[in-house]
Amino acid sequence: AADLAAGIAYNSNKPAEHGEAARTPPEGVHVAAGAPAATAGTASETQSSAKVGSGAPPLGVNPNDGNLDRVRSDAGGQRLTTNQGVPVGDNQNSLKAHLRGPTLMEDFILREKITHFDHERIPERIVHARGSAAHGYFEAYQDLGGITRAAPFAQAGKRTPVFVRFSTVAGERGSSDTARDVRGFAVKFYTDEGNWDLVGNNMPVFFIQDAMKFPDLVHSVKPEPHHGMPQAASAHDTFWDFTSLMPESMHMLMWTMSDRAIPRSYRMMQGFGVHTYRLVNADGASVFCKFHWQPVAGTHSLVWEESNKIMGADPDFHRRDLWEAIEAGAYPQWELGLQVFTEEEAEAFPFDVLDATKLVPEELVPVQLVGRMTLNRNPDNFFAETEQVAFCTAHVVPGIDFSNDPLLQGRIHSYVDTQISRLGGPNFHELPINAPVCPVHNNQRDGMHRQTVNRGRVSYEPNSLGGGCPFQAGAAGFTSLREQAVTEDKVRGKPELFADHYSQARLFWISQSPAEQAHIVGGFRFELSKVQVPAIRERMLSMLANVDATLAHGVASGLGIPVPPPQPLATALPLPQYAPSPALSLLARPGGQGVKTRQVAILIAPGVDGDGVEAIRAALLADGAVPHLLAGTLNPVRTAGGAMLAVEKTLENAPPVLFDAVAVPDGADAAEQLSRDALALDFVRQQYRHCKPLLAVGAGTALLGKAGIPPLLPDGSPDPSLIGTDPSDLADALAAFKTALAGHRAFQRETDPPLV
Ligand code: HDE
Repeated sequence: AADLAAGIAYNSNKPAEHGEAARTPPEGVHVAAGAPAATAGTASETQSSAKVGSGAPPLGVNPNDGNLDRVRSDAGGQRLTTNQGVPVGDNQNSLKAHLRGPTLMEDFILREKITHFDHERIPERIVHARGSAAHGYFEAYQDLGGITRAAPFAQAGKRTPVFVRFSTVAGERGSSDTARDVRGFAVKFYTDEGNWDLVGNNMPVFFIQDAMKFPDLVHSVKPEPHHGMPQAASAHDTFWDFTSLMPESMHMLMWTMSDRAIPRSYRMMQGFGVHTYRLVNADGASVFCKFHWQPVAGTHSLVWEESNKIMGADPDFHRRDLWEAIEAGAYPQWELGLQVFTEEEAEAFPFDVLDATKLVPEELVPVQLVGRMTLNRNPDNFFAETEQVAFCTAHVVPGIDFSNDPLLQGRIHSYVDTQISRLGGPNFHELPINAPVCPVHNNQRDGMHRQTVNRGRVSYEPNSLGGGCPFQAGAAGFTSLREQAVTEDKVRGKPELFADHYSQARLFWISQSPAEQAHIVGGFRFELSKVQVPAIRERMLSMLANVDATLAHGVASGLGIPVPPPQPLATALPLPQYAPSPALSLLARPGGQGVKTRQVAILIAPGVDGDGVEAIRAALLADGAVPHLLAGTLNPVRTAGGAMLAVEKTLENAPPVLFDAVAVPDGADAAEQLSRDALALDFVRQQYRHCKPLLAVGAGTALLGKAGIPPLLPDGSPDPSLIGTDPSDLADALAAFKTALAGHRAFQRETDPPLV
């Protein structure tokens, strides 16, 4: 009380809260935000990014560019205020009747702060709740005016800004990135003629054929409703109960049990529009089209045991990977491919192009590459951008149109509808991340959270008081394709070809390499072994029996039951016999980036050969790989030559599953110490078991011996990814190590069960 009377903060023993120190926090307490990438009114997200530079030919013309700058806020150098802009003097203490008295109702500052906090979560997405996103641009390779008038394809070299969100499907917002699951691949193109959302997945087919079944599918895969388990997993009874009663899901199950469901990185997976869409040109002529995104980094996956362990070690594994690659300037890129075919061609296919459980084999219709997407900027704010972005399949632009795929037709409704509850009303298009970069004018008005201040007295059309504006664009606007009317009964039903549930599941199976096939068997075995009800396992096996006998037997033998008779087919039509499609194997796309962005652990301990460490590090950095020095603790490590090496990560905080490869440098004392550390032994064992490249130099090879790593492959031949070397041959060994790293995994090592 005496302090107060004297005007001194009573808590004078806490200088950080009061007094001079609070007013001028020590350096490092706040970090000034960097300049925003774009300057309002001058250039777009794409055009002015220092990282992108400017392009020629001219970039897309977007008159309202700069929309994000309008709402960017940086607090550097600013004083604290309430939401009403009132400066806040004390952000530590609520207003009380006296020091030990009750808090006063009148404390509007406390109440505003807590009220905002109480409401700062929004409902998570029903599906695809967990995701990560980035900004970038799409650049067209050529003018596609002959087949589509869609703005992004209007001119070779034209750039259109994009925002892309990748996601898992089943897990909740806080779940783990590496669960076995489909990945969402949603692209928002901010085109000159409005936003186009291509809301796809990393697999080209889907579980079901009709939107009518979507709530059932999702209910079956989500945690079971009575006890809320399991999180982010399809390995439970309700999912397999449902799918084993829905043979149309068979093809998609082959994809989700394959390595496609455990990608190494968002940057290393394909994307697909899944449905057949239509492209429409300026004359109103239309062709069918399937969209493909092909990663420049190639397609690569994890192995199942590894992805399971990553869920504990780093649940943000894919989020971090995307973020770090962009921060490091290793911008992820995909080429956009189109499969274009006419209605007449589609009629001759042995499947129905309106059936989302079928793909169009690339041997039947080649994929034509039409442009490239580059992601070059991380969001400023996760909530404002990644969480609030609203993708809707209904968001198409002139030149893109829907097909009658009954799954797509349902989605056209679902996405807009879900945003209304998730984002709190019909004005979600005004959120900065969702706002088009071209002008928006119509007579839609009001509603919750409306921001636009529409001027004038006219909000209807036709009108004379507003000069007839905004006026209809006529032929320049979106016009739905005129489809020829078909006279048939109004029905609930499906075309007969939809009932072929197995031919393409078999096509997928016969197109995989032996290692991929083994992983599919392992995927089914794992999931079905988690199922408790025997009848469900048997029913699933009766479906697998229709796909391939080896597959069915492989899974059945792991479950300890015989293969039951195949499930009766749903159609009597003669079924197509597909030849293998090599494009369906992950191995078809190794990518052209070598070791770029691959994470490599270098295990060090006191007495390590410092020059050797430097040589390994330099060789990896030279080709864009990311070396990390790991030791038992963060204590700097003294090399044999007496230099000190800073340790970046520890064996404890960075387990082996987080790295693509490991190197053990020379140094007798170091090798001796590592050989006594179970974490180090485990490290190299897991690297071996997960088929990753290992490099051991000089005395470092002792660690591999101690860990029981076999020097040869199970068939007795040399293991090209297991590189032991004398220090004098380090240069050659590093070259071999990098070749192995670029090749990703040595699956020839795999045995079932694993040897190490
Ligand atoms: Fe979705 N889906 N979906 N979906 N979907 C949603 O929309 C839905 C389907 C896909 O990063 C929801 O905004 C129905 C296929 C992605 O924000 C919801 C049907 C494909 C994303 C919804 C499907 C997808 C979603 C949940 C069957 C691949 C995440 C929150 C008729 C082509 C987008 C939301 C993002 C999200 C409905 C099937 C992809 C509820 C009804 C097929 C990538 O509206």
